[in-house]
Amino acid sequence: MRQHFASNTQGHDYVVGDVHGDYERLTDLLSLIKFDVMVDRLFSVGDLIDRGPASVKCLELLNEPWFFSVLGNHEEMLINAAKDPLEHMGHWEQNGGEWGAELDPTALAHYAAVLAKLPLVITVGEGVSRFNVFHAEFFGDDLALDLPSYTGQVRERLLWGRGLIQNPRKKDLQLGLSTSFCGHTPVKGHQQIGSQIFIDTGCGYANRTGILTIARASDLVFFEG
Ligand SMILES: [Mn+2]
Repeated sequence: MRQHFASNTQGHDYVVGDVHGDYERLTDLLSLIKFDVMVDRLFSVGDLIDRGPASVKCLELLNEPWFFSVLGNHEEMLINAAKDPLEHMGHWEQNGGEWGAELDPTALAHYAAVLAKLPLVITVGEGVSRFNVFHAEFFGDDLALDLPSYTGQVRERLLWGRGLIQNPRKKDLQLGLSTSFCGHTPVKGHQQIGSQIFIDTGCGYANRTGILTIARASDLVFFEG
């Protein structure tokens, strides 16, 4: 459910918004910021796949020792489609999963098994330097986020919720929640509401008007490309 990391004392921690299959844009931006695979770490808010041209390459990032991701709703759609194609493949295809419908079932089952192990929440560091990563939204404080399991409703909100961005007054429900990076709802430029910083800037859409955002967690510097 949740994966915790100690602070990075050797290099920088970065968080990347929804990549949605645009592997090239990600690697270009990583070179631009001089990402150092030896000491830096990259955390993803999920939705690595769908829409863009290179979903499989994005999934393979999960093999890199410097790359970590939470589960996004698109990864959940892949898992569901692998489990029950008749019921779920159509929905996934409508949301950018056409590439997956063409995979052979063994490959799809393999990716589903890998993705099923992803946490819903990543927490990094302690105290004032702590930050959280999840896909969509969370209402509650750090203690609630650190619970060993979540109700179905909380899980649904972590993956699909848009309550905060639609009603910013709900930030009052986030007292005691550390800075939290999320994606899921495309925004024109990174946007903070309450404790959450939205960094899905529309990468992967076919018209390519969207861009990718990477945040440096320690000092909240944002890089776009
Ligand atoms: Mn997304």
